[in-house]
Amino acid sequence: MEISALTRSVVKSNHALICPDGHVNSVIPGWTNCKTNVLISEQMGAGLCQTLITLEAEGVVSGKTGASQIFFYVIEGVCMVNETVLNAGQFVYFPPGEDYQVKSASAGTKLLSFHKVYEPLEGYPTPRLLFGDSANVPGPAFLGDPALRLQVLLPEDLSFDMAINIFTYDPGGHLPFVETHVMEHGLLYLQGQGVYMLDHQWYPVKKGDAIWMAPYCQQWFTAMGKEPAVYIYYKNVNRLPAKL
Ligand code: UGY
Ligand code: MN
Repeated sequence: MEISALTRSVVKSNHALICPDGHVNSVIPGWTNCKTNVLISEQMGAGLCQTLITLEAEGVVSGKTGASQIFFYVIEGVCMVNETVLNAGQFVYFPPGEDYQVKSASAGTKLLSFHKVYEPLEGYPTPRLLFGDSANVPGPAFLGDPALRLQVLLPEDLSFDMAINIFTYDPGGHLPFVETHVMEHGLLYLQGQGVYMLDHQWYPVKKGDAIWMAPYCQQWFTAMGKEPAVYIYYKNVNRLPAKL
């Protein structure tokens, strides 16, 4: 029998690991016929919100982006944004100040969302609605190591203040150094497993796990097992993170 008092999940002041065994659903107005887990939020000290949504056949996720921008990624299943069909691996970006609506087209469709308050930049236009497909995004070697491949899903353009990337590690591949940086991350494992070091603590991680890394949370990862480890992650970019 499993011991229900055990979990790999942890929530600390500068990082969190949220595993599926701890998920508890939230009701979000406008998000109907679906289960929503708010995995990362400002309530834990984060500058982003990250959710996992499992839709029934009639599921609808709708609302107004307001001051935020929202990125939806289809993990499994099929959904529709207006007349556009989105399958697994495809995504849509809604800019601030827009109505959004994503409708399920198959029961069990899983969506990942990242939300960030948009910081305008003088001289640059606010980004527009954007659709994409991770299958069409190149994945060059990361810092010259062919065991690591990085796909950048949003345009690398100063209009954008967030990046959403997919990082693939072959088994044994690892970050080349311990990263210590001001940018924040929210991530979800899409495949595989490995060991993450967060603030000098070591965590076994696998598909379905979510991680929050606060600014300056030191980080390193190595992939283990028989298949590549893949995670999709958020990073705030292109703005001076100071109000001086
Ligand atoms: O973009 C990044 O900072 C990335 N290399 N960090 C990470 O995967 N933890
Ligand atoms: Mn990083």
